[in-house]
Formats: sequence, structure tokens, C-alpha cells
Amino acid sequence: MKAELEAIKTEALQALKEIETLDALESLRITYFGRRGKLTDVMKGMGKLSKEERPAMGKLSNEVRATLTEAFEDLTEKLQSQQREQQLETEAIDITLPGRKPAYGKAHPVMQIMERIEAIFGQMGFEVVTGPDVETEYYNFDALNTPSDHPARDLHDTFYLTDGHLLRTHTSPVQIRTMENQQPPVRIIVPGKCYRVDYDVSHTPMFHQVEGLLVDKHATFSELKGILTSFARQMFGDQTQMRFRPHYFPFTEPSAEVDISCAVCQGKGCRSCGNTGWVEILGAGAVDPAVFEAVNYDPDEVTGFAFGMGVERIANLQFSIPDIRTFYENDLRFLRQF
Ligand code: 2U9
Repeated sequence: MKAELEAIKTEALQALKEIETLDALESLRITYFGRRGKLTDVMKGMGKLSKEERPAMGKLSNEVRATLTEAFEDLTEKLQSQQREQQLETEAIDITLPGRKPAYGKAHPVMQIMERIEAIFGQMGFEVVTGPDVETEYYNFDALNTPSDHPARDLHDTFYLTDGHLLRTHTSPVQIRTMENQQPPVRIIVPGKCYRVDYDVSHTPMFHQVEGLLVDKHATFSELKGILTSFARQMFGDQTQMRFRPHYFPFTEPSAEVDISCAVCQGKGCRSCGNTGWVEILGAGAVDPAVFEAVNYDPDEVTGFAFGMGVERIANLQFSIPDIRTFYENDLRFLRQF
């Protein structure tokens, strides 16, 4: 047994010299100290020894075990510290490196224009009011003097929902709701989403409008012209010229379509203005007395002026975009340009 113990000690100490990893060390530990390990086996044989032999062998086996345990522990510590060193080297973080920049989001180009429009009218004393996208036929058409046989009410133009509801085709219902709840003077702008069954280079089924309404005892068309001219010059430049062309809207009388001088050719005529020198930017007019009657305003007491513009159209002119639909294709290469 003595020889066996000496051999185990020599063999184990030799084997330890070859060990390079903690995993290999663990399997070596099991080879000697495991339940069926070499040293364990010898210790188990101790019971078979005679009384005389036992003390000396007990002492020796304890010594061998202590020597090997210490050798295993030393190597464990050495390998662990080596592993830590290696980790520190490979996983080192250079805290002097600049951090990763977060990708900043920004407003969609249509929203950027909408915010500018709101700011310009805000400075002229208009308050921003909003309302629901889902409306009733009454607020979207009837109260706005739009007869039941008007083409705008056609299934081909309006998204009808159930129970007499629809997706508003303009933001005008908000002006009706405001007048129902507020006495003149009224000086509001209404930005928001609108919906029409339409899809081509200048129309998308969802689009944005900003409409304005001004109601007072003595509001005049010239006041409206002044406000719209100021808006157009702030939006498109000081040199912008205005042109009001007669038009028809069910909710205004008289009505006009408003053009600005083409910013590309300064009114000389070019491809982007179809050689006319003018581009249309909005519609406007004096509120029809029938609309005032619908909200219980007395048409003999007050006058009102309204205007409406498509935000995508204004954005189109500002950014020279040939196809309005690109605003809603979510192509980041397009959107990042603004
Ligand atoms: C009330 C009374 C009158 C709103 C108006 C226009 C003229 C107009 C179009 C511009 C391009 C719609 O986006 S577009 O397709 N709008 O030309 N809108 S006057 O008149 C109103 C609104 C509400 C109570």
C-alpha cells in the first residue's frame, strides 16, 4: 500500500504539470479524489490492513492526500488568475472612446410644413383647434351647405363607414363644432388628417389640410386677402405675388382659388407652373349665410371668411417633389432628405 500511495503521489504531481485548463484540472481531480478515484480506492482498502500497519499507513495516506489537495488548490488558483488576466485583456473596454450616437428621429416633412403653417397663423392671432377623423354626414356635408346630390358625397369620393358615419373629407366639421360651442369672434385654424377616395401623383387617400375660419361683426374680404398674402410671403418668400380667381365652394360665397407667382421662374412661365407663371396654393371665400344658419349665428349680425389648403401640396411646392405619394411610402432614403 505504501508503494501504491507513493506511486499515486508521484503520478498525480506529474500529471498536474501538464494541466493547462480548469476543465482538465477538474477531470484530473475526479481521477484521484472522485468516488471511484485512485486515492479514494486506496483509502477504502485501509480497513483490510492489520492493526499494526494501520497507523503508519493512515499517516502516510493523510500526508499524500494533503500534499495533493494543496497542489490541486495551488493550480486552481493559478489557472483562475490566468483566466481572469486573459478576460481583462480581451474584454477590456476603452472608456476614452466616444459613445455611439443615438439616431435622432425628426418630424415627417408633411408635419414640418404643417408646424410652419400653424406658426405663421399663430402669429396672426389664430388659435389651433382639432376634432375627430370619424364624422357624421351632418357635420361633414349638411351643415356645410353641401346638398345630398353633390358629387363630393358620392361613394367614389367619400369613405363611408357604418351607421351614417364617414371619414371626414375635410377638416371643416371642426369649424362647425367650434361655432356650435362658441360665440363670435372666432379666429381659428384647424390642422388635421382628411380622407378621400383618390390616388394619383397629386392625391393620396389620406392627406392633411389646414383650414382657417374668421368670424366677426365686421370681418372683410380685404382682411382675408391681407392674412393670406402675409401667409404666402412668409411661406414662399417676400417677392411672392398673389392672384385670386373666382371659384365655387358650397360653403363659401363668393369663393376664390388663390394662386401665387411661381417661385421657380418668378412668374415668367416654366415647366413646374405649366407655363402660366402661377401655382394654386389654396381656396378661400366668405362663409355662406346657410352655414351660419346651421350653427345659429345670425348672418345679418356677423360676417365670416374661410380658407383651406392641402398640406402635402404646400410641402410639394416647398420641396419640389413630383409625386405626393412618396410622402407615404416610408422610404427612409426619401424621408432623410428633409
Ligand atoms: C366652414 C365654412 C367654410 C373652408 C374652405 C376651401 C375654401 C378650399 C381646399 C383646398 C385644397 C381643400 O385641401 S383641399 O383639397 N379647400 O379650397 N376650404 S374655403 O371653408 C369653410 C370651412 C368651414 C364652417
